[in-house]
Amino acid sequence: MAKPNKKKSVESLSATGHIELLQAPPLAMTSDALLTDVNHYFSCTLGRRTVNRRSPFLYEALVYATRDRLMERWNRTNITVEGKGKRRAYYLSMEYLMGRLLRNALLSLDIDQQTSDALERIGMGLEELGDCEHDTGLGNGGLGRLAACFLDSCATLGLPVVGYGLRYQYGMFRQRIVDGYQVEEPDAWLRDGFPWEIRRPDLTRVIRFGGHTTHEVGKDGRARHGWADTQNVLAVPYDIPIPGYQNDVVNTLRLWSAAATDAFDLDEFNAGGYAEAVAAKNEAENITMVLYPNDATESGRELRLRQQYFLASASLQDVLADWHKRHDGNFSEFAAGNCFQLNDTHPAISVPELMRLLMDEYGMEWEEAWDVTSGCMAYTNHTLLPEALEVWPEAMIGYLLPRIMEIIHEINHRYLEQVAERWPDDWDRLDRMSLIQQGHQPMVRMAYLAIVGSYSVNGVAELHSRLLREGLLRDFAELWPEKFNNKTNGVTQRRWLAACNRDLSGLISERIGDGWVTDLEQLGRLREWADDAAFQEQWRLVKQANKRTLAGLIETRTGLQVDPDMLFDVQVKRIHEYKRQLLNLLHVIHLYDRIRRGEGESLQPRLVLIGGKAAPGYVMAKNIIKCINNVADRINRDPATKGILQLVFLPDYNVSAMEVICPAAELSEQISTAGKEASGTGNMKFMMNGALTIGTLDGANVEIREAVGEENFFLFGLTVEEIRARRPGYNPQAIIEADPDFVRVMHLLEGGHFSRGEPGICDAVIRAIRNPSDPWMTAADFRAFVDAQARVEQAYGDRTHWTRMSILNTAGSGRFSTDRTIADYNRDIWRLEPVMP
Ligand code: 26Q
Repeated sequence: MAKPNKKKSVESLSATGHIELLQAPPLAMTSDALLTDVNHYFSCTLGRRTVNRRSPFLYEALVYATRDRLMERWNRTNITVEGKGKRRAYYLSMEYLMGRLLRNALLSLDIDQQTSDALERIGMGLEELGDCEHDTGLGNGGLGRLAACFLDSCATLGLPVVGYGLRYQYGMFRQRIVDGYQVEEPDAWLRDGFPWEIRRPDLTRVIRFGGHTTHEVGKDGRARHGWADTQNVLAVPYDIPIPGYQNDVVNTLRLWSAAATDAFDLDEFNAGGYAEAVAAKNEAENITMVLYPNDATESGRELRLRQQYFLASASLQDVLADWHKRHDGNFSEFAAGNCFQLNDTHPAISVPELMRLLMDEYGMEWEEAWDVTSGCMAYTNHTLLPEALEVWPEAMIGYLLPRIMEIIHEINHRYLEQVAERWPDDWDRLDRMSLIQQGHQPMVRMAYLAIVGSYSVNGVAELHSRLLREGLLRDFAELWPEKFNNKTNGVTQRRWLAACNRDLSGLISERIGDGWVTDLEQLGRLREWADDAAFQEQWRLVKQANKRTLAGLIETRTGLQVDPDMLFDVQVKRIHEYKRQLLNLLHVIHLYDRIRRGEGESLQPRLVLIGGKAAPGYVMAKNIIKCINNVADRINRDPATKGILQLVFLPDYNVSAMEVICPAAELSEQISTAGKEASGTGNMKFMMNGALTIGTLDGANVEIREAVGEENFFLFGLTVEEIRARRPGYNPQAIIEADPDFVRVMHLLEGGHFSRGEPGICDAVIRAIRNPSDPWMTAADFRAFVDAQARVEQAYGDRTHWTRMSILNTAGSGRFSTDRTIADYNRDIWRLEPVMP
């Protein structure tokens, strides 16, 4: 549009059938061209005349102008990938926590400055316009955000990877705090439209549910399996462009949306119930209505199982149909050309579904189909909590997906023969390893199904992968040691440093150049500057400015004013007992107690910031939020704490909030019970932005500490082995009694000091601490935590020393880029060749 194509008709088709867009002159990337296009979309497409501050229409026009430029590169990337006919990978995930997309797109296209200039000419700021964008929150937490970081790194590395997911109408709920309680509000993120997506009705798939199976012998004597009298739902794809960083690659995130078929509920229709039949379309469209807001298993919900199958079937059909077209129906090379990475067990139903499609739709025999399936599936595990391992009632799969259940039984039968051959007469083991957990309600074990059907099984941090092999999945590691591997998580530095912390990025690039944006290990060169006084001063100034920005966010969201000169001590993550927000709270109460004892003068002024959402059905997690808010209310009102201690619960923690929080944090709380947090990724974002970690030897903390050096990490707490050894005979009462500080803290809690006229409000939470079978053993780590916090105080008192450690943390974070993670996945599992259009 900025430069109309006069040279050649764009309608002419090339030999491949593509419109000859390569001959069209590329859209200009100047501020002039951008302004012309924004203007065009604003007035011609959106029909607006007047511009005002924070205009959502101007934002939308800017997205269209940006998207045009992505489209050119997207088309070229796809032409290159198709032309090469090389191996591809597909990331199957029920969650993508994308956050906002505009800033990332502008940075990737390298038109950040031009866009700012263009907007300035009409008196608008890019920052405030950017605030019009709603977070795309199609995920719960770590697992969903990891998927988003992965897509960014795949595109930046030029790897042909497509993300497949669901287009939920409602994403992660919005959290409000009312009287200290969490209140959930629906997240209608699509209400004002979502200008980044492209609807692809031409690629609609049919997904079947219910009905019954059929078995016939064909004229050729071969058995034919079918699935009849099903209720069908349409899967309509919407594509979101995923740009690589300044490399002209644009990959695809394809999200499926459910729609009713025209034939939906024909019976009712014929019975004259027209309105009822149309209204019943809702049932089909419900499938992608809402993201389940649990980050642990939501057991047995039929709608969730429908969602999982819907994702698996639509995505597999999409890939198979494309392969069929490009390879004349020959599937012999399919496993050599394709790889599906399962993001936890949520899409594990893909294993029997691929078997079904290959056999029932494409005519393969079992053995051949199994070779293909088990040759192209790979499974990533994200949890060690046995209670979080997904299981589904055999009966539910049986009536919702009868053909799938048959196939699962057959997989189980054949695989257990293998087990029996290896361990004859070991009935115990057969029972333990069966895909079906026996009982009065037999259940399908999804993790086992994923392992049996995959050629690769990985954990997400060294410790986690070791514990999987030695504990949770030991039988399988014994049977197939070659399948098991580790892929330590990461985060994308483009979002989590370059974009969210512009000042620090600028400072870093001034000293070591900007190569770190695509090669994070280069941050190691900052070590040379760790003792440079001038650099340290600049480093502190940037952190100080970021703290002021965060103080602004806190004030907008809570009305509370915080002092940017305090130590910013931050714990943001989902609220979970194993993550031990309670341990953090006990320490805050201990500090408060010391202030009341008159020791306030000797303390480093500190702001403790806690944020995170509780699953709506997780009563204890909600109690913890209420308890934190009560303690905060009391502490913040007490004049004795003024200028020394503040506790704030930040409502509605999400991706955009983290983009303000991590640049401002000084102390990162990673205090889970050892052996419970698979990896953690917030820990990496904080480290990258120069926060120091106080943490247990859990998840990726272990590797973070190794990378930064033990002298730059505040370690505390029992190890996995010590936790295991201490569990029998664990006696929290005795631990509390033996520690006068702990006694005083419990006294304050139990004496109703924080009840605010709501007696017993924190009882459940307190009982958990005193419970000898407390799985998280909070009391056991109290003393070590308080002592480690005292070391933090000491270190913070020496600002030069602290700044040095801060710089060394950023300098040591090079390993924790998803560029490294994805390179590892690619080397060991996917084996893709990069494409550069
Ligand atoms: C399963 C079945 C039914 C309903 C919900 C679920 C469900 C949904 C989300 C189960 C688990 C999740 C999310 C898990 C998660 O976020 N795990 C985190 O993954 C991160 C990325 O690997 C790790 O860093 C964290 O340690 C891990 O807790």
